[in-house]
Amino acid sequence: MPKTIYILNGPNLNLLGTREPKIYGAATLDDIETACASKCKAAGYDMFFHQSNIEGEIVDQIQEAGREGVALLINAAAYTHTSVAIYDALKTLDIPIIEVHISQPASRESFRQQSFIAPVATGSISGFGTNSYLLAINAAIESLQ
Ligand code: CA2
Repeated sequence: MPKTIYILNGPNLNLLGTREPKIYGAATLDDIETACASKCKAAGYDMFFHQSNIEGEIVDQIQEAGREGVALLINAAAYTHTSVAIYDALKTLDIPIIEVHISQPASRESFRQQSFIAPVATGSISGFGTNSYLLAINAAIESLQ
């Protein structure tokens, strides 16, 4: 039986590594995927990694994570601060949910102070650059043990 950790990424994260390096660093999303894949593999987990700019597609993948996954990491990007649809979808899951951010939204603009993910997440990891993803994989695995 495969144990799959879902890692979902929201709008504009496909642009990582191409602009705004002072906020988001130099790594591309492919770099992050590669690092996450090797960490999951070393710990004995399969990984499903995806990015979408489309809110409904992310909702579909959250529902799939609920059916097929053992844990979910989500960087919902700007939808973090706007999406009741993603909140509702996450609320139906009974697996660990880790909210991930590369930057620290709490220290940024006022519109980033509200998260629709945090109230339904097991925990949140923000502000550690792309290392936030690797820390979140650790957190997810520890939640499963
Ligand atoms: O820090 C994070 O991981 C964020 O989720 C990133 C989102 C932002 O809306 C959240 O408040 C915090 C933005 C992702 C956009 O990524 C870009 C990457 C390169 C260039 C432009 C945008």
